[in-house]
Amino acid sequence: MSAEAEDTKYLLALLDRPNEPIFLPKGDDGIIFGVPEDYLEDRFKGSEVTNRFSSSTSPQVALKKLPSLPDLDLPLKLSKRDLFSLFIPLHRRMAGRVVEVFMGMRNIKDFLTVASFCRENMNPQLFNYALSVALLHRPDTKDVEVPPLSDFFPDKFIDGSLLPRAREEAEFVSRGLETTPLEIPLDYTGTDLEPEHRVAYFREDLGINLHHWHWHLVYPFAGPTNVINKDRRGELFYYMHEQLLARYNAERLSNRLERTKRFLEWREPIPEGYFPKLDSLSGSRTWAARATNTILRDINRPGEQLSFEIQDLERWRNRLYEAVQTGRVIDNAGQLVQLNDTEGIDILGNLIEASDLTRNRNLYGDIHNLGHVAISLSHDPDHRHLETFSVMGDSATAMRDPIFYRWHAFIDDIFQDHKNTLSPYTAAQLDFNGVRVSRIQLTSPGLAENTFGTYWQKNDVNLVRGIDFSPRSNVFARFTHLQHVPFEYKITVNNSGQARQGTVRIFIAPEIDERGQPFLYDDQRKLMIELDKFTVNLQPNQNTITRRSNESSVTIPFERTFRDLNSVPSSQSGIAEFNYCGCGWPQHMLIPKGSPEGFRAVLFVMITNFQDDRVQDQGTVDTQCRKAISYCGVRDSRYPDRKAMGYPFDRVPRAGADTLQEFLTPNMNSQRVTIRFHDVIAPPGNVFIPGKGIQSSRDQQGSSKKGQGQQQRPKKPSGRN
Ligand code: CUO
Repeated sequence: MSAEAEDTKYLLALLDRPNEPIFLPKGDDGIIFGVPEDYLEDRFKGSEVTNRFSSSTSPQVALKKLPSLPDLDLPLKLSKRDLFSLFIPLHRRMAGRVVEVFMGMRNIKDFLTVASFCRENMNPQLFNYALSVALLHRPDTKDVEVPPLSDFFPDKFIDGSLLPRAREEAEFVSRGLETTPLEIPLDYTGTDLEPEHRVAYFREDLGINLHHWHWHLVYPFAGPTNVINKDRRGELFYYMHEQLLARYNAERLSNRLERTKRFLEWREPIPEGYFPKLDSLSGSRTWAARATNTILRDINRPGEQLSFEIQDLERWRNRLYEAVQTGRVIDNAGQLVQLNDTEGIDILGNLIEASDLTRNRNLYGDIHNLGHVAISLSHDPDHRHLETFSVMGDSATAMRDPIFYRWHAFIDDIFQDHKNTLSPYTAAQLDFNGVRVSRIQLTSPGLAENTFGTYWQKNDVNLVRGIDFSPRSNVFARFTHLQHVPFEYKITVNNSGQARQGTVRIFIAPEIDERGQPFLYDDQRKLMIELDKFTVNLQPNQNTITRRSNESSVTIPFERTFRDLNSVPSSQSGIAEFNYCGCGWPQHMLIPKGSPEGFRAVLFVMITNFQDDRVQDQGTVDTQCRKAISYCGVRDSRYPDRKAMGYPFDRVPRAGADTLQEFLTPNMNSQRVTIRFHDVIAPPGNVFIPGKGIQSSRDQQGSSKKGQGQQQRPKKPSGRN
């Protein structure tokens, strides 16, 4: 292994067991860091304790003191035991500073050295965030896999009552006993007395929360410009979150709940309470609950330099609505900037979020981020109880709370207001001359044609890297999550012209509203979930296009969410396959749950002219990381589709297109489908096939080459990983 590759491996090892001091063995190989004494916490300086852990077989990393350390005073002010929130401006500035320092180190060795200092002296969550962002963005480390946050902070993802048991289990395993996975019940945060609990399986899913955390790592809203300023990042902020809402609403309708209502009444009690039942491994305060009917208050917490009023949020809201209605914003220099139909949405995204790219923070404020803060501190707005923020304050946990979706429905409403001002697409703009989608068929094993099947699946996640201060043993948490039966689309297309290329766009949306009536197009378009997007070569005359569910451009493979850490490759080429592609919707959540009696939905396919969609100057496309391009973009590259995100559903319909059928042009088609939920639980290593029952996923792999649902089983426990 080259020296650089070694140093990269050591950088990753710094993420391991975040609360333990740096001199304890790190990573799967038990790496021992020999750091300059000045870099240690005061109580360890001059102490023999740091030498006690090395053995002749442990890899040793001797780091030399840098001539001088960069100025890290600001980030070092956050206590090691505090929770860290990117939504809090002070924390964001701290993180921005650390990212800047990490990005600025001239080589990996210096990066590793300064990172080791930060590892020892800084808040572990802040350190994890800044190191992950720097690893993703530095040219010399961008091929490194950034492991999911759940590896190191399982406490942000699993039932808190399991944490002491996980430590016990680690102790038992280290003494040679067999490990038993710790079951996380599906319903540990509430009961059906609370109707919102019906969709807890979605909100609390490990994969979707990791997706959201990873998305915000890839698209940070603060820090050095070269890290933030990515092609159409403001627009992607709008689109990715709009898709979260569309997906959540499909789950709600599947469970006989109304679509989520935007949160606008900021002076009224919030009916949705949430009790996360997450505890902290680091001893920082546990995640606060929000009781039913909590009211937002002005925030005044000098310790966090946080002071704003609900009135500030209201003022920014009014200015934003005024901006979208008049079609222009006022920038920092007092100039009017038109919100046109190409860049308007991007400008607005950066303004609303607000990222450092906002055109005018004074006038339009920081509405989205401080909304997260106001909600997350509603239980202790003036810090009188010394409580910290709740789940809405952290991108890794925010999606667990029902209010997340109501808040984002409000944010989305401003975007939609802007989109409503744009001219509808004409039939001529939508059409692809001479290309006709004549038939859409969906096949899935054991199911009638045009039927999706869903069910429950169990899977294990290894906690070895996160359960610190306990023996290094494999301890597994067992999740139950939604899963779907693999499926395939077959699309018949007639091309009356020459051979040419097209972009296939596939969406799904519920067919029936809360009252049992078919949706009007203008409502249904906002519920359209992107399932896939890909390029095809169309031959003259008839074409048959087939595409499997596990090829989707929105998802990352199943194994990336639920992988056995023992299987993470250590070679560079293996790592490349795993790398940055961690951003992406989890494959197991591709299809909404549906219902036992069959949930009615509509599958939509459109083919557009690839020549109009292709992006010039795409740069070197990293093929390894093209997995989930629709929601995550492509690294170091422009967003790979020139059309507006969400096209063709992002604008109001042309006159006369009141239903989806009326909206269709010949290059589009739709097919009624049913999503049938089966109340079965497939154990780890198994899949469910309707009509055949539960089967080993290994048998299934024979029939479909990359068969989803396959996953690694926990290996035999070993005393040391
Ligand atoms: Cu992703 Cu509000 O932006 O959580």
